[in-house]
Amino acid sequence: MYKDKSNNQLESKLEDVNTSLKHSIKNMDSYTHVRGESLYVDDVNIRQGTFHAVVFDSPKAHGKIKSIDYSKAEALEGVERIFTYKDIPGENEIGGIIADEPLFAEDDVHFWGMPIALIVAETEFIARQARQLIKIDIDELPVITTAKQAKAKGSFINAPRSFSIGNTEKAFADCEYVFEGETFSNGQEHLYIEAQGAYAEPLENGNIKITSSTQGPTAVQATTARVLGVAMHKIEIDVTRLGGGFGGKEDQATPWAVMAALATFHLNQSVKLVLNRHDDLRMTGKRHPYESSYKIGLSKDLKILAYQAEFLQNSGAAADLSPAIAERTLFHATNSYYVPNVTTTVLSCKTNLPPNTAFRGFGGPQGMFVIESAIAKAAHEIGVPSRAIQEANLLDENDTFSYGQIAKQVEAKNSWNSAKSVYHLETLEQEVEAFNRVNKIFKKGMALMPITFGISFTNTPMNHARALVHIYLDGSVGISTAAVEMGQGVNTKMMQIAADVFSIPIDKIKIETTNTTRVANTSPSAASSTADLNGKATLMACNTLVDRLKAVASEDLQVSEKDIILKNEFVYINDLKSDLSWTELISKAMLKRVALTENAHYATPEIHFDKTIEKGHPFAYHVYGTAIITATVDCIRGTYEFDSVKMVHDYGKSMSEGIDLGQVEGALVQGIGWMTMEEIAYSHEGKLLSNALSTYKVPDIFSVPKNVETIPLETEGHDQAILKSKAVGEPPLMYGIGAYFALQNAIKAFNPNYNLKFHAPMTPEKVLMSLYEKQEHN
Ligand code: LUZ
Ligand code: MOS
Repeated sequence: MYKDKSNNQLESKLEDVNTSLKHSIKNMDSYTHVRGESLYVDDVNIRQGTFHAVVFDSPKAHGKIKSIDYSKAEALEGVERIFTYKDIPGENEIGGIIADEPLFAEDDVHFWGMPIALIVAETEFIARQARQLIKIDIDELPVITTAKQAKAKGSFINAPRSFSIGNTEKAFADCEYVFEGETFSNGQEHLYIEAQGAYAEPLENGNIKITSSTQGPTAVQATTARVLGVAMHKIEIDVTRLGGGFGGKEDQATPWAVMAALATFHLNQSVKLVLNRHDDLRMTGKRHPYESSYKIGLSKDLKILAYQAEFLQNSGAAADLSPAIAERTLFHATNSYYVPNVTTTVLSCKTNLPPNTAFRGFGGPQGMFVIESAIAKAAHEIGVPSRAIQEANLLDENDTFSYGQIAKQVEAKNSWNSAKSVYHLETLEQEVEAFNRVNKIFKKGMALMPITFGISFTNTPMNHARALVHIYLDGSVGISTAAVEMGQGVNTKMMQIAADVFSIPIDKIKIETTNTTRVANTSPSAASSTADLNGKATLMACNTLVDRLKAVASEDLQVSEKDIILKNEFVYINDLKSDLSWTELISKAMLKRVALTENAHYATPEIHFDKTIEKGHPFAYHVYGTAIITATVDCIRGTYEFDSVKMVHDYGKSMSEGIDLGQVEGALVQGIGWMTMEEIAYSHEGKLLSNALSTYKVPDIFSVPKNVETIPLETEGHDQAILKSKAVGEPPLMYGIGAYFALQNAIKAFNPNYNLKFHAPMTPEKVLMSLYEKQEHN
């Protein structure tokens, strides 16, 4: 199914890498994955007597709780206890950015699925039975499900944010063309394979250990301490790995862990809470739907002179990470284009949906969809292909983003031009045109999608990490960092770094679980920055240890430290191999009482941002790339296939091509899913209708484009990227935006009366309606 051009390049690249470890390494987790041995929360060995918990949640989206009758549920045999907000010894508050979210509802409910109580029983089955016996009476209040409704009612999470550069009003007056329009992009369900869950166990002296499926162990620890009213040191969080996160476990893994801990706190017994799929879909937030409006102004030669946009973010019933996500929408509102006059505003609209949350791209994709829509609209009206406008406005070296950062090491044009030439864009276009000339029932459409994505947490203080590296006395190595392995291969990258610096084989290195007692006060594994931040810390710790070991070797071999190299498990004096092996060197260091443990702290240099003026240098660097997407639409059925996605992606100097390619392909398909098939639906009453995989279509292997090609853009990388290997987690998701426009172009080829709409996802139903719509006059 996949044709992978990068393999050839990979092989030739391998030759000039001095260590065979780099590039060729497989994801180390794949071995236990394929054997079914990888451990998740549900696999934890539970203590005898462990209780199982199920969450009782609101059956209405908005209202006052008149009464709840737990008596029948409590009386059920095997039910231990039911916990509500009244059982919280500390604060009933889990909001991270804004304190607006209770763990359990008190007097009112704000969304369908809002947790009200925790039922703890001998088995999960009993707890579920008990849940059905709870009677609740709610006085219903008006429900808001869309951002526009919220705006009309003045229902907001916080104050709006605006970025601005140049003078937009004045620039519009000078434009040859000005177009306005509206767009919508829907939410997206994370659909991590492992649902949310946690296992809490009591230790001595009221201490509690929680095994959590979280991207943010420190958030879980801090929030548990806050809710229980205890100090953070009493709470230990341990994470082996996640079965996927995609942002859905950056903030929203927390409540389940806190609930389990609350029950453990009261019962002094282990408690396991793992959501089933239905509960998870109903109770957790998703990618934010956005309703946006834009105004774009162009010169005669297609330069975008002015761009204005208002983004209405459907934040849901509480802030969660919405303010940070809103901010990233503004950062990425102009995607890969240089626009001299920009005014963008985002409003976080408070609705009665589950609090929407982080999702791969974190508001960036939503912002990028709007400018791509504006360009498609302008191109259609002017009568040029979108790519003419895209190409005329690509970022250049030293261009200024609307937030004041000067673009450096820009690869926007490089990736665009490379994609055009290596994939023979003109031939591809001719093929599409030729196909459309002779086919009536099937039509093809093509789109180019350039991406530019900023790497760093936009909140500067979050950009730090630590690594704790032990060399054991037999020469084996154990590494703890804040990195959470969630399938992205970060543990493998950490191993590569240590193996590279120590020059020892991978099997001498173990990546420990992510644990708050070993690495404290961490940022979540998020923002595509996990390998950069934790990798840099690991690199620093390993380098310090090597310096120490060189001193030992120097004394032992009576040569200068600067002539000593650690290579292939031996000490080399310049190019000459000595008799001193890695293991002997470690023994000697032990005898000399040299510390074989190191803890390093890395904080991204140079970045800063001043919110009072909305200007600064928030990103360590940017990742670039271009995709060419081709689709074929069945114009009788409205169904479609993606023939090919051809990408040129800026990996910098990839330290692990297999893992990085996996990220690109996975992100692409997730992006295509968001743009073309995944349709979240709530009723007007705020009930999730797409509440199962029978009503919510995610891409499967059959919806993967028939041909996916990725060519690494040969770039210098960046010093702030780990080993110059650029962050890869989120950026390629945005190639999927091109899928929307490829379909739109196919529809245009079939129906000249089609009135361009920007309402994602472009599902087969919408395609069908568009194929046969008559001209609307508006
Ligand atoms: N999480 C976060 C993120 O807290 N801040 C960010 O800037 C971010 N960006 C992408 C994904 N998650
Ligand atoms: Mo994220 S959207 O948890 O990087």
